[in-house]
Amino acid sequence: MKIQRIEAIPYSIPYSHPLKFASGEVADAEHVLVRIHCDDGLLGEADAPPRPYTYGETQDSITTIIEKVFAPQLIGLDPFDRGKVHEVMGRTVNNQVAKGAVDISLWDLLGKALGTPVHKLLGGYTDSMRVSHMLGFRPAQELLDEALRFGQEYGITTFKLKVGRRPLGLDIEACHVLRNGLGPEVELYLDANRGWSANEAMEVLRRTEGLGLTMLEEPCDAKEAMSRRRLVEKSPIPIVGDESVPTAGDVSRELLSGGSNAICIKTARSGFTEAQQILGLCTGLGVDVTMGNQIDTQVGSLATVSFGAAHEATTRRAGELSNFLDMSDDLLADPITISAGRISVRDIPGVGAGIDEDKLARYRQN
Ligand code: MUC
Ligand code: MG
Repeated sequence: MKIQRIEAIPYSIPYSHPLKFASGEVADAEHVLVRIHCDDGLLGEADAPPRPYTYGETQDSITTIIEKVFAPQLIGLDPFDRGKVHEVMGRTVNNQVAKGAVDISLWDLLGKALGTPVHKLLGGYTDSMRVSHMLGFRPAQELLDEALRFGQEYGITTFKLKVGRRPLGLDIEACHVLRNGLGPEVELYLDANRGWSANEAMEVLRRTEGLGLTMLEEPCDAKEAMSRRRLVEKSPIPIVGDESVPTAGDVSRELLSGGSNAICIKTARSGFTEAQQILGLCTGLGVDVTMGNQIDTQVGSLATVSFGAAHEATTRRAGELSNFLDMSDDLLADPITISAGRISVRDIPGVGAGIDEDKLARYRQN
């Protein structure tokens, strides 16, 4: 079996509810669908969501690096030889999201070639994940209304609130309103996307004491090493590394330097192969992990579920899997359903993300 052709197809789907957060805003899913074709007719697919404000990649950079740099080096290789593929892609630094999509496409191919769902190849721990929904910047009452609606319609009982605004009172008020309106049983945690300084984050933790917040993600830039370490030492709740830890090497650095004491795993930027390395590192060290969302489509969310449900440690917490609900449409032929707050894996060969070709034709940009 040999890789014959690699496509990187840019497409754009508008959001019905754009998501705003401290480092950026998403109003349209301007993503890239990666397709790896093999000589025996099999096709591996994955979604690449560019996040320039997080990793520096754009839709153009992803299509270019895949079609102009990776494809010529990977064509002719056996998709089972993932070690070789990663050695080849590793000669180009950075470009994590492009590499992640190539990796997930390869796993999709392996699953199809073996007639096995990828969640089984990865570990097969369980068949569904609890869902956490991400709430963007909005007035406090609107956030509460949205969370109550997601609770009622989908049974979601875990929410990640985007914070990192100034004045700090805006986010502090939102935390109080959400806790009062949602009651004590709903899990609430925060993600500041580097919007604050470490000292501002300390102040927010003081002023939200007693609200039962469970985690704080990327409160400040991890490069502010001294103050970040002080925050991690003093915080009563885990400080989660997200955009500071796209690779296993970054995870080692942040954990060893005390910049984080929990890690967010995102398959969109780590693929399944490096995500497994990150997970092994974290479980070996006794560090909590969360399954994060890179503002993923249903195609991307299915990849996260496949990985998250495959391992015990990634199912302990709810995974961020539902932001596709804010999109006006998607590419998946058989849409994801959320019931009783959970999303199930698909028991079909590969990752299970069958594409609706009519929709792809409608939204593709070339
Ligand atoms: C998150 O967890 O930070 C926002 C930017 C990005 O890259 O991912 C999202 C969500
Ligand atoms: Mg984050």
